[in-house]
Amino acid sequence: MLWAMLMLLLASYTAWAQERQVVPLHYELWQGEMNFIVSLKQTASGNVKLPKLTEPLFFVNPFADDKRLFALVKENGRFVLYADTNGNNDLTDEQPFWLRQWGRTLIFGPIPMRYYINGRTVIRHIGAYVPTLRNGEVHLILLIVSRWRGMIMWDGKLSSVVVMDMNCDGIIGEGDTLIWDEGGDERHLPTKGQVGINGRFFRYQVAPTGEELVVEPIQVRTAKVKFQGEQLILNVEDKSGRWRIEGQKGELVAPVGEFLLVGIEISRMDEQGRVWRLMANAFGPAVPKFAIPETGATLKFEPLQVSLIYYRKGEEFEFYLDIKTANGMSLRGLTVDYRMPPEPKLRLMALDEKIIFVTERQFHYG
Ligand SMILES: [Ca+2]
Ligand SMILES: [Ca+2]
Repeated sequence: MLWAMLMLLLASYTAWAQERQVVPLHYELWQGEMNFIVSLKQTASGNVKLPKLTEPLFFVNPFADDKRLFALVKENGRFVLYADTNGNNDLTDEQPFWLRQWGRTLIFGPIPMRYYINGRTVIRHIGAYVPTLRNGEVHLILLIVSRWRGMIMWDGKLSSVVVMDMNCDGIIGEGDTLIWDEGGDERHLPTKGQVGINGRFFRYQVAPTGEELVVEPIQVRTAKVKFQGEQLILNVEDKSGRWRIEGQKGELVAPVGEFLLVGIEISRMDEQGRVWRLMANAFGPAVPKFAIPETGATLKFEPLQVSLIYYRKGEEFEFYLDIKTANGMSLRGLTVDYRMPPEPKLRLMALDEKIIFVTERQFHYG
């Protein structure tokens, strides 16, 4: 009897242990197509040690352990970049960077930045480039040239996860992204949060060094959210943080509670079998409340409200279409079979007996 109980205890412990995952993430250089950017402001140099530079432009970016100075100079008509890679406010101990081919772009770098995180020094690479605006203003833009990769076990299958330091500050945290690729279907998540997929819930967090992802199953009290459509994704927030909750075929299992509804993504099939996908989100005071009581809730976001907005600029008018959901969220995207639907047209009519049609213009996505 005791033996059987012990076996049962061991079995349940094993099941739990199998579900909690500590996923090692490996750092690598990356020549990606998605170049997320951080634009730096020009600033004075302050108290730093400099080599002899002709008319340098200075830029500063906050980093994990402090801030880093960049100096841009023109030598023989070409830009050269100096970066304080070790953060000692000294550019005399640095090698200059010249533009070089990196994937499809010309960049400075990869620049090996050294950071002191959690009691040790790590090297994280960033890239940079210098666009010159029409008015002659020079900017310095930081680019992502590295990432972390690992494999997560979900539903008995391995899927790949990628972590990106979106704000190029050398540390993983607020503002960075975790991309979970489940058979080509990508989820873009914050690097810390809570997820519920078809009634299974877990909490996850990427370590500040980017080297580890911890996934832990959690028990939550749930209720059903009804919707009309094939798939629904809700991004909500409560005191415990952010949640991404996914449901299928008209039903989404959600945690019970009072939430702020930050984003929705809903797919619905029409009579011709085309899949329409609508994405909407809200910021600040515009974020609607969404309560999910034990008895369940229904997501109400229709009818959509379409407003025509115009601005007069001298003799010209600029027209915008603004589309909001019934609960006040802004439409951020609409696709039909994963493509953008045709751009709508605006027809202007004159209220005159003879001339009826005046002009027709096409809207452009932007
Ligand atoms: Ca230095
Ligand atoms: Ca970061």
